[in-house]
Amino acid sequence: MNKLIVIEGIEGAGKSTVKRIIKNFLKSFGIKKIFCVREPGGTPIAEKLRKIIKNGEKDEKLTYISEILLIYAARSQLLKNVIKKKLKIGYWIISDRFNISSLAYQKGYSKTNDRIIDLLQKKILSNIKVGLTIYLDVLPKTALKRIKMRGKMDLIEKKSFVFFNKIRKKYLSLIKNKKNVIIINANLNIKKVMLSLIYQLKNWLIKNEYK
Ligand code: Z5A
Repeated sequence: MNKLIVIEGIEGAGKSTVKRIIKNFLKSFGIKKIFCVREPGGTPIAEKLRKIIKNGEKDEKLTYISEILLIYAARSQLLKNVIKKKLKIGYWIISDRFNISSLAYQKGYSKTNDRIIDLLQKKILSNIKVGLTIYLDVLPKTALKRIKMRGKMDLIEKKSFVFFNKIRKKYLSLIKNKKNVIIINANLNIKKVMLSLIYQLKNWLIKNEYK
């Protein structure tokens, strides 16, 4: 059974919150070896890259191509130095974002960049399969409200409602008719999100004959 669980969704969808819920649920299911990561990040180098990706530099704009390269560099560090090693020794990995984020955020803006993404994916993601993707579907206006309430916004979060809407639509088309995807209505309150998630996650584990 493929033990890599990925949580996806636009900013403010509740991914970090849900990561904790999944971890606790897996524990209650008798699973002891669980490791949580986030993307970009999860290793010392990848965390340094995360800072640049999220906040850039005061007087220098990160180019699109640099953004792509840094995201995949961080992913490469995390996969090789953490995820693959942990999976090998029987861990479940819960990842706050993964490659599908790049397809939603970075793909579709230029043919050349898309080709580069295809190449990087092929090289960096070989031999790795996501077991389950949990997509938290939230309306941009709800997500923006949550982000604003949280306080200081980073570069990507400062982008407009239109941007959030576009990314949400890309996510929905990426997951449409895909196997091993759970879609959660993340507009609901945390308790309802939790109940819906646990119900579907339990069914997925049973269906995949987890013992
Ligand atoms: N990025 C990219 O462009 N390409 C890539 O390939 C990858 C990433 C991997 C990562 O930043 C950024 O990198 C991201 C895309 C880009 N864009 N940005 N910005 P991040 O990790 O800081 O941001 P994020 O991944 O979008 O997470 P987030 O903004 O922290 O949101 P979240 O984790 O989905 O939500 P949360 O922290 O769990 O919840 C947000 C708030 O809402 C919080 O106060 C909660 O208590 C509250 N909340 C959560 N759920 C609920 C419900 N159901 N009801 C009410 N309130 C709720």
